[in-house]
Amino acid sequence: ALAVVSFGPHSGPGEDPRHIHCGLPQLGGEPVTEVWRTTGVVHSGEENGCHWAQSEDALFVARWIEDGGDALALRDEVSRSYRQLLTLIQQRGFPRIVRAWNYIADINAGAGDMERYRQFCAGRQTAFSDWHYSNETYPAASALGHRCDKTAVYLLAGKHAARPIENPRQVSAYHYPREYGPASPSFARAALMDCGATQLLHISGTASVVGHESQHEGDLAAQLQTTFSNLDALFERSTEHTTQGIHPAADLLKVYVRREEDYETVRQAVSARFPHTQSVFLRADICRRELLVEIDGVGVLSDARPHQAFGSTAVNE
Ligand code: 3EB
Repeated sequence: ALAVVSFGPHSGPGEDPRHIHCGLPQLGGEPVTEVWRTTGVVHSGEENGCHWAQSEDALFVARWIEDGGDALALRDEVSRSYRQLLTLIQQRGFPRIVRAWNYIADINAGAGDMERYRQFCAGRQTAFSDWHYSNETYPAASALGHRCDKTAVYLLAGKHAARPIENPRQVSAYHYPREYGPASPSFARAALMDCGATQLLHISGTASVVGHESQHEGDLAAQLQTTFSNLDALFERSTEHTTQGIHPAADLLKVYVRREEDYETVRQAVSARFPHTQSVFLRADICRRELLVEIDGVGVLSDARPHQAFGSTAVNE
């Protein structure tokens, strides 16, 4: 294993540098962990607060951030932490971020531009621009909130950049207008990664956003349907970038639910829409207050799943 992500109301490193406590509690179902497997020898260690593990194919690295509840301190610490993460992946020979998960303490606290999510975006953007990331090269990402002290950032890095994919139904997040904050969010809607015979589609957090506007405030069922339509459009767009013309299949989904009491409704809708896909349901705050549900995950673009060398699965604890 390159990384093992545990769910629960605790955020911080484990004993092993590959073990990540991400701060998001699981809702219902058998308790699982998210395991990223690889082939070959794995090396791991800890440097400058970065907990890393690498194989021939990929590198995972995690870091935790404490800011004492101050949004500007969060911005500055996020910027510093991302710079350190970017330095580490460069030094270890996997210079390109393919996919990033950001699980932020009290993501919705603070008003207007001082909302913690918006300051997180500002800090992330300065680090990315220092390292010459641009609209054409941003990784796939998710940004969710929890109630723990430490913000968790973990990421998957590759020797080569993945191919960013945008959603034709949505304005690219990096083009969101000023009303959503001082710095637009630096991520691609999805990133397509070559893994030998297969390609992995890393799907960023997808919610009920069309154009740049949130849809169906207060209506969970309608938000779910809009989220599914966004996922369909993203899958459809991603097939344009595959040589085989093979349609991608969702392989593992993480479903983030703002209100615990919505779990059963969300579970039923997701299992009706994706009956053959492993899904993990997590209690999380979503970066826009009006959004009740968000889905991210991994898709596989081939029928070669059994031979896949690298990927993630949900494993019973
Ligand atoms: C949206 O569509 C929802 O800031 O990294 C989704 C995925 C969202 C990633 C991020 C934010 C991020 O705008 C929000």
